[in-house]
Amino acid sequence: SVTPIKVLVTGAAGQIAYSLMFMIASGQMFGPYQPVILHLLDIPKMADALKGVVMELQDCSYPLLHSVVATTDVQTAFIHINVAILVGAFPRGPGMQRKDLLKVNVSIFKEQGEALNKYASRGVKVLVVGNPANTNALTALVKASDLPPSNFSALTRLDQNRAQSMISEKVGVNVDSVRNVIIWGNHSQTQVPDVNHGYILNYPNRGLIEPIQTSVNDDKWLNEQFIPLVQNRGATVIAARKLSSAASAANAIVGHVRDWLLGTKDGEHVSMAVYSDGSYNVPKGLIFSFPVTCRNGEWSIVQGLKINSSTQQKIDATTKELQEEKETAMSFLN
Ligand code: NAX
Repeated sequence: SVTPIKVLVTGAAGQIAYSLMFMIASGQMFGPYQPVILHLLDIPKMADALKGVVMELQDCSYPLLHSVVATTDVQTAFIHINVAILVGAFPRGPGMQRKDLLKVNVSIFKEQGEALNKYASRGVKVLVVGNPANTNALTALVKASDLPPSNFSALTRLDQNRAQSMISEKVGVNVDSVRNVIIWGNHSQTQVPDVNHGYILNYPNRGLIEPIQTSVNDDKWLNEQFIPLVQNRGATVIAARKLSSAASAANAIVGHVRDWLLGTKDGEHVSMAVYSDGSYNVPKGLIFSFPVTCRNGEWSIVQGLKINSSTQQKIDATTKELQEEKETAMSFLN
């Protein structure tokens, strides 16, 4: 029999987790033969709500769900985990300054970085979802000094999925035909959606592969509308739903972790915010969204893509924002 994989979800009584855990337990993340043990962490005031979620998980009778550890204790949550999905974070309240938000989240991700360092499996794969995701991931990474930086990532897959879905609508093809749209930089409104290396597969009557720009055939839309549509999609969902994206975030998390562990398809790359090694002149040591391919549980940044000047300007702006966030976060760590 296959050894169960231990998966931690923090923010387990929250909205995203309420979709995510059921996807994991049903086999969508690790495939139909891999049993899972779910470790669920939330804060003490959510302990009762968390119990309710555990009851619902039990009531699903998932054959792959080996067991559930639901807790408000950090050590119990982080012990021997193989995958950490860090969703819980402190939300920005009305009138709260960005800096104050960063400060509270630095304290959360400092504690969780230390817990990863002390208790998690040495090969643990960490995905940070809670915002500001890139900088929270960096905080955890810095505090987990015995773990390799390549074990850490932050989520920009939802932004990539949003972008690919918008392109598929515009062109009139199934979304599965839209490949290799890139999100560069921060998971914030400065993120850079980039279709210049993307293509459409099997576009009816147009051959096997066509660049997205050719299929869209509307540069004005691509330059002036598409980019802000993707950047503001999260806010647009909040305006409509009065709640932030949850099921689509869970779905993106599943795609991110599955591709990281099980590998990306030949000829295809996905966007993940990972520790910069200086590729594309992005300063080393930022958690920055790049196009990556994954094999044997390791990501590598796709090299050699030509960046045009308008994309480069936007990449410079998102880089600057991440450097400022990093400086602020690191000042709270010392
Ligand atoms: P909810 O407010 O519904 O749930 C968050 C949960 O985290 C709450 O139950 C809270 O008690 C818990 N929590 C807070 N501090 C904790 C701690 N120290 N340890 C464990 N649990 C803790 O938020 P939800 O809608 O689920 O969103 C969670 C986070 O994801 C937010 O920070 C949100 O901004 C972020 N998002 C990130 C996305 C991305 O693409 N990177 C997209 C979706 C989402 O907006």
